[in-house]
Amino acid sequence: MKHNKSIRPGISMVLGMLLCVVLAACGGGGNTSGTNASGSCGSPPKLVKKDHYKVGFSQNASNNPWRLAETASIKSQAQKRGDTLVYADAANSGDKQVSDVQSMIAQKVDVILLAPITEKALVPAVLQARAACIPVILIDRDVDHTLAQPNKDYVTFIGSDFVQQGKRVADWLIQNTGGKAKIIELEGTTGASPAINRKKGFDDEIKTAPGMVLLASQDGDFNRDTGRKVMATLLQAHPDVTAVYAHNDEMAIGAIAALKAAGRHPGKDVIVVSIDGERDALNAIINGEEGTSVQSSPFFGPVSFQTIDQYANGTKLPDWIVVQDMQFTKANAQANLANSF
Ligand code: GYE
Repeated sequence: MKHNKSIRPGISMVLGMLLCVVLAACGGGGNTSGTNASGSCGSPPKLVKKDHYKVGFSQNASNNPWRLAETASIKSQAQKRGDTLVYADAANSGDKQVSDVQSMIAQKVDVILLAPITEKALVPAVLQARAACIPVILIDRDVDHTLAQPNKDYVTFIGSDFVQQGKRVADWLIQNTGGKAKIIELEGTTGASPAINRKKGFDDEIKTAPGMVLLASQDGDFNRDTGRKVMATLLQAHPDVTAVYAHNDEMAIGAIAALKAAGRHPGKDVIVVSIDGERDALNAIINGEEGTSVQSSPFFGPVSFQTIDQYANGTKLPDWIVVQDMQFTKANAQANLANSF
């Protein structure tokens, strides 16, 4: 199953590119002096210190507990500080997310927190914000650095080390299968930075153990029901599967349902492993149907607003602010259930 909707350059992306040409301030190397079309505001644009900010938050979807937990974290932090939040949900569409950011630019927000759906789709919007002198902080997913760069086109990326997450899952699986498994991989949304890098981290690591065989790897769109359907299909082609690696917990829960529907026994004849640490996955670990979930924290509120303050204060920020993640197994899932989402 292919999900190209988020990477196909849609109308708003084309319009965005045209706008870039008109403003003559977008694109790598096009603006090395720090002077944007609308004045000298730095590269990336500076953030003038204020008591309260008008903050744009562009969320890419709201169709799973992880996204809802992230949105709640940002909203509650904005409220605590008395900042105004301009919120938009792109409903899983790259085109809509580009126009959401354009609308935030038109509303003259002070700064934009952006969770870009894929690495490429939001690049025109990032460059337009820069041209309009509005700093962008990427949260939870990164963009393609050959097209837009931290500390230049946008301020920084705040997020997990996705390669490391994939590697940690692979290491657990190698240890808990004695280095022998036939694996089905359910990938996140094609072109999204966590999908690209969670695949890389896992696939590279299992290559170190010759008994770990990857039977198939397919896009499940980070979605529970898509994961279930893709798993049901792949199971027919690969009945010899002994392990499932899903790039997020939602797809793992979907895969567990597909395995059970086909008369298999997840946790016994097929080991399921994934990433995120959501409540349903922790419960699946507790009841033995899932092996491990490496955390990918969705609680971006505190770190995002702290980063806004640091940037306004003139602190030099790294290109990447790495979020530190735990790992859940039978040993600690129960103890962490209350803090899960
Ligand atoms: O793992 C997944 C979500 O971008 C880190 O996207 C995030 C991922 C998260 O839809 O559940």
